[in-house]
Amino acid sequence: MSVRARPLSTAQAESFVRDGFVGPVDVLTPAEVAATRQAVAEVIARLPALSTQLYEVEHAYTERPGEVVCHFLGGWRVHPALAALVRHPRAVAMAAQLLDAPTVRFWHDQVFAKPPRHPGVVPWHQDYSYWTRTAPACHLTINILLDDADEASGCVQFVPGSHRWGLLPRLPFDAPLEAIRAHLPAGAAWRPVPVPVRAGQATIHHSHTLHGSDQNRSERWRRAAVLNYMGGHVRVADGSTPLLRGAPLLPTGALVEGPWFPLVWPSADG
Ligand SMILES: O=C(O)CCC(=O)C(=O)O
Repeated sequence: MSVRARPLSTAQAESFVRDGFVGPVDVLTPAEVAATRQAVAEVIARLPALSTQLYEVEHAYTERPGEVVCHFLGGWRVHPALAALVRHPRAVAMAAQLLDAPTVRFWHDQVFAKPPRHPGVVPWHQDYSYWTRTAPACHLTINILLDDADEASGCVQFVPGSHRWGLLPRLPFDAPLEAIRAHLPAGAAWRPVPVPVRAGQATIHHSHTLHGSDQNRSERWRRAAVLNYMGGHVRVADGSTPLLRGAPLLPTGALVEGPWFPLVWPSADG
C-alpha cells in the first residue's frame, strides 16, 4: 500500500500542536478492523495463559473484571495480526509527521476493551507519567477504535492544551475518573472534549495530553487497539530494570533499540 509521507492535513497537524490531540483520523480499512477485532478477542479469551508473554495485564482488571476496564500491553508479542499493526503504513506515517522526527521507533502497544454496560473507566492521565524511564519525551499515542465509539460507550476525552501543563502525578488505573483534578496546576482550565470516533478511525495524542474515558453505558462493545511510538533518538533514562517485561536490559543512556523496539520510519512505503 502506498501512503503519503505526510498523511495529515496542515489543519490536523496544527490542531495536534495547539490542542495536544487530533481526531478522528482514518487509519484502518473495514477488513483490517475485522482482523484486529478478531485478534483482540482471541487474546482476551486466552489472557490468563498468555499473561506471562504480554508486557502487562492490568492487575486490578485481573482481580475485578466486572468493575475495571480490560487493559493489557504487548499483544504484538503474541498475535500476528497485532504485530502487523505496528508497521501499519498510515499509522507510522502519521506518527512521523506529528513527532517531526527523522526516525520513529515503536515503543509498545495496548488494548482497552469495555464490554457493553460495563462500569469501568480509564481515569484521566498523561501517558508520559508511565514512560519516564525513557527520555527525552518525544512520544505519541494512536488510539484506534475497533467499534464505533461515542459518549454513551465511553469514547476518549481530552483536555485541550493540557500537554503544556507539565508532568502530573501518575494515579492508579482503578482510581475514580476525575481523581487527577486534585493535582492540576493553578489556573488550569478543565474543559474536556469527548471525541466520538468510528470503527477504523483513531485519535492521536501527545504524551503529556490529559485524557481519559468514562463508563460504557451502551449495549455495544468499545474496544481500542493503541499504538505508542517515539522518536528514534529516545534513550533509556532508567536502566535498573528492563523497560518492558521480558525485554532485554538496556543500560541507562543507551538508545532504546533492538528487536523489541523496531524502527518503523522511514518505512518501505515511506
Ligand atoms: O481507550 C481508552 O479508553 C483509553 C485510552 C488511553 O488511555 C490511551 O490511548 O492512551
